[in-house]
Amino acid sequence: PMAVKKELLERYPTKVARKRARQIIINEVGPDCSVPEIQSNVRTIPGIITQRGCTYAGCKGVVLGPTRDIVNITHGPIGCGFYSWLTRRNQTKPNGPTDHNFMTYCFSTDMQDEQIIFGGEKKLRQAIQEAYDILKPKAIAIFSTCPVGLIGDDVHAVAREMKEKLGINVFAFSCEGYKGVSQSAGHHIANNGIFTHVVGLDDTVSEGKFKINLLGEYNIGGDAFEIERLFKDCGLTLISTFSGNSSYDYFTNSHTADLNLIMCHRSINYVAEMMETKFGIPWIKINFIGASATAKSLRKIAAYFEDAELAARVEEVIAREMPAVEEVRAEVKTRCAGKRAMLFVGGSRAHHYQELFREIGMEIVSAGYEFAHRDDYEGRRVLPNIKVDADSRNIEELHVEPDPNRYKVRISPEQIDRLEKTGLRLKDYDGMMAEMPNGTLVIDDISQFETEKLIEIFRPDIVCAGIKEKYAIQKSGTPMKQLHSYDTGGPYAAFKGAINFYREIDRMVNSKVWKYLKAPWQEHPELAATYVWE
Ligand code: CFM
Ligand code: HCA
Repeated sequence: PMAVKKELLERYPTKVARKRARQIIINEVGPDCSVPEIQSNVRTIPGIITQRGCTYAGCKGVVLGPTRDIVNITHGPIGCGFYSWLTRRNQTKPNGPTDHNFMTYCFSTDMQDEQIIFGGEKKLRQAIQEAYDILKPKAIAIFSTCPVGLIGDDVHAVAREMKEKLGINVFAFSCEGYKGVSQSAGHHIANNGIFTHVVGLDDTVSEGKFKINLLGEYNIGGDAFEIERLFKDCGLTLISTFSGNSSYDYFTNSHTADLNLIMCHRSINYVAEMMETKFGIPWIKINFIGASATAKSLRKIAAYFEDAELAARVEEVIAREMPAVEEVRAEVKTRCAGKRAMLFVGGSRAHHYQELFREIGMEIVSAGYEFAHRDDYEGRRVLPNIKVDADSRNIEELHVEPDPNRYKVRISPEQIDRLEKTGLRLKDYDGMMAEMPNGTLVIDDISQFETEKLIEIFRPDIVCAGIKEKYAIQKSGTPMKQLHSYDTGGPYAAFKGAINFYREIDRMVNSKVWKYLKAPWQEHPELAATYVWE
């Protein structure tokens, strides 16, 4: 691995190489599960082709985008709204034919030169009024793109004014694309906004003995539908998901749940922490990607509620689902064992999908996140040591206090002790590196150049990344799976999802069609042209 790292850095100027060296780490897990430090959540070096997106994408596209009945208006030029419109394949299913579903619409103020010069507040006000007149939604959210911050439109003042005027909830996000170093800042801004303006508005207590929220699951390719089915079969009552297959009403009521389950730690840990402080809801990290991870997570939930009937039902569901998984897994493993994958995705999937690959005997030669923080790599134990730089300080940290009337203790200190003895730690996450073999390369914010170099060196059987990387990887003859949108596939979550994934990966790594394709200039060399200087 040392030689590979050297080769990746060799081509960079000294200063760049020095910085990248801190983000390209050879994994080494100590006996106490300690791992090396990795630099992350810092600015990408200008000139480097990054996988990252912007703060607006993290706020509007990722966290709020999957909710079906809030009219999400992008205040800005049309491209930002258009590109964040369903490209993520977040699905939704309204409860009835009269329920709102605005997911098929794309709302934007379509900012023009005139607004850039004279201000865009008037056009924003008009857009909100127009959306209200046509659709009569329960809530309207406004998302700021880069020019909004640059010209100084006060989106929050407009939101307050229109909330008053229309009598529905209107709230705004200062999630300008440049606000942070990546999508990650947008997650934080979205978490703050939804917690401030939506969570806790409806105190209705619903039926159900075991009330949970699912945080950081966005129903890409129908994942949430699979998980919801399991919850139902186990007898768990899902109050709200943030935000896959969700509705505004679920958010307003989510503080009545008794446990928060965190799927994607990176994008939503802030809401979990704030809900714990204000309402007393504990959280646990779970993972529904992979069959054994799903079983483990269901057992964790049952353990938390300390209820024999629930535990029995969970075991029944696992016993019912597992045989089908095992059958496909065993068959696929005969063809996939020993094959090698690389994963460079977002802020949680590069970790979650490793187990799914290992279930069919595949090896991860290298992995990394686009925009995760050190705790997602090294575990939450490093939280106190993370330096808060100017870019993170730029994102507001809300000051939250226990709600004088609605804070409720869910779990006694004795019970916490009991759970810890069985290995169930509340509000904890060990991160990705602790589960990766020693000697594997962990790379933060990988560049296009490094990706191509790694493919050349490792010749992996499959690479998982996003749309910008897809075609360059396929041109190298390597199968490529998008772990963001799942290409056209999914669901991959829970038991049925695992079966889908095994089959898909089997198909891809054992039929390397890309290797047999030739580019036009390779097939017809006479087409190749050389530019001749005059
Ligand atoms: Fe969380 Fe996500 Fe991800 Fe993410 Fe994303 Fe996504 Fe992702 Mo794309 S919230 S961090 S900002 S799991 S959109 S559903 S696939 S990069 S790994
Ligand atoms: C985003 C969304 C994205 C992009 C995926 C990709 C997604 O970060 O803005 O690059 O292919 O999952 O849709 O992560």
